[in-house]
Amino acid sequence: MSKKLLLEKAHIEGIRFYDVYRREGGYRSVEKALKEMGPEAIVEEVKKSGLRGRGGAGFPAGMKWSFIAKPEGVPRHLVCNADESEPGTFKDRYLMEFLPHLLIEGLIVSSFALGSNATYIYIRGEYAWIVDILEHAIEEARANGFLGKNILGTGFDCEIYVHRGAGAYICGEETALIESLEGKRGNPRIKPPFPAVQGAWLRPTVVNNVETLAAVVPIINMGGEEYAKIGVGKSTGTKLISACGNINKPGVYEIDMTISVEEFIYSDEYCGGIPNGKRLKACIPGGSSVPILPANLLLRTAKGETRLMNYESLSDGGFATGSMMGSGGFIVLDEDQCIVKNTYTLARFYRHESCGQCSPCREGTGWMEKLLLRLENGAGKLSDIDLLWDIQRKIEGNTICPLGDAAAWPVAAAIRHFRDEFEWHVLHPDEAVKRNYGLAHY
Ligand code: L3W
Ligand code: SF4
Repeated sequence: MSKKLLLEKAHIEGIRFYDVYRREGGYRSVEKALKEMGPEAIVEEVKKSGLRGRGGAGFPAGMKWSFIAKPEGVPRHLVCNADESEPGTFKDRYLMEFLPHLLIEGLIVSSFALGSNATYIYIRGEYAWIVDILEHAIEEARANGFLGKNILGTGFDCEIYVHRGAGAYICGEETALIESLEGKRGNPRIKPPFPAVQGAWLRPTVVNNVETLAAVVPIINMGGEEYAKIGVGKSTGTKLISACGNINKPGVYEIDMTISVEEFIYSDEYCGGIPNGKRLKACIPGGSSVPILPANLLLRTAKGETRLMNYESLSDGGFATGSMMGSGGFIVLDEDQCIVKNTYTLARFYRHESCGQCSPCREGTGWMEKLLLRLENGAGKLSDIDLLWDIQRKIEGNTICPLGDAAAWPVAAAIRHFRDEFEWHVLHPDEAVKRNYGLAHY
C-alpha cells in the first residue's frame, strides 16, 4: 500500500474545518517553519526533498524558488495555480474540497520562504463552491493567528486572496494566469523573463500548483531528506493521480511513485480493473496534453522493463515509446473506444482553448480538428493522415506557450501508434459512422 502524505486524513469527519484539522496536527509546519527555521532553511529543505512541480512540467520546486529575484524594495508574490482545467485532471479539486487547510498551511510556509506578504490562489471559475470552502478556511486561519499581521508573533505578515478565473483553459499557463490576475485578457507572455524574475505586476512571482504547495507541509514536518526517501530516482514523494475512463473505480489516489502501471490499473486498491472483462486498449497517463500509449507500451517500456507510475518510467526517454507523468490525469480506454474519435474530441478542445496569438496554434488546431472530424465521419482521404502529421509537426516547438505542443502531441501519438485505425476509417466509412453511433458534430 502506498504511503499517504497528503490524503491520509482526508476521510476524517470535519477535517475541512480548523478545529478538527488543528486537533489532527494541522499547522505544525507553520510553527516549525516560522519559529525554528528561516526562509533559506525552508528553501533548502524543499530542494533536498526533490519535490517536482505537480502541475504538469515537473520542474524542481526548490530550484524555482531559488530563482526568485530579490530587488531592493520590490514586493514578491506567491501564486497558487488552482486553475485545474486539463481534461482528465481533478486531483487539486479533491485536495481543496476536502483538505482546504492543508493548502492554506502550505501556502503560509511557502509565502514565508519566498517573502510574499500578498499571496493569491487563482482558481478556475467553475470551482465556485470551492471558493467558499477556501475563503472560510482562510477566515478560520486568520481568526487563529495564522494569517494577517505578525503571524505567531514572528513579525511576518501574510494575506491570501482567492481570485476566480472565468473558464479559459489557457489561464492555467502561468504567464496567462498572471495576465488574468492583473485584470487583462489571459494571453501567455513570451519567456524569458520567467515569472520568478518578472511576474505579477512585473514583480518577482513564483507560480506553483496546488498539490506542489500542499506537499510543502509534509516536507517541513518530516524533513526534505526523509521525503526524498519515498519514491524512486528523481520521482520523490507521493503523487496524486485522478483516474477515469474505462475503469471500475474512478477517483483520486495518492501513490508513491514505485508502483507499476499494471498494479495501478488492475489492483483493487486503485482502479480495480476494466469493467465487463474488456481488454485494455490504450491510456493517456498524464492529462489530455500528453501522448497516448497503446496497451503493449503501457505495461512494459520499449526495453521490456515494467513501466512504473513515475516521471522517468512514463516518459521512457522519448515520445516514440513513452509519454509523460504530466498533471496525473490518468484516462483509460478499453477495446471498444475509437482512437480517431478520442483524438478529434481532444483536438476540438485545444482549438477552442487556443488564445490565438500564434499562427501555428491558432490555424493549426482548427485544421487538425476539421481533418479529424472528416476522418471520424468517414469522409476522409488517406492523404489526410499525412496532412495531419505534417500540421502537428509544424505546431510543435513553434509557439509562445505549451498549448501548441499540447495540441500537437496527442495527434502525433495517435497516428504513430494507431495509424491502422485512421486508415480503417477511410477504407470503411459506413462502418466507421455506425461504430460511433452516428456523425460527430461541431
Ligand atoms: C526561472 C528558469 N524559472 C523554467 C519555471 C517556469 C515554470 C516551470 C516549468 O508547464 C506543462 C506541460 C504540460 N528560471 C526557468 C524557470 N522555469 N525555467 O519552471 O516551466 P515549463 O516551461 O517547463 O512548463 P510550464 O509552462 O510551467 C507546462 C502541462 O503543463 N499542461 C497542462 C497543464 C494543466 C494542468 C492542470 O489543469 N492542472 O496542470 C499543458 O501544457 O504537460 O508540460 O514555472 O517558470 N530558467
Ligand atoms: Fe496562444 Fe496557442 Fe500561442 Fe499558447 S500556443 S500563446 S495558446 S496561440
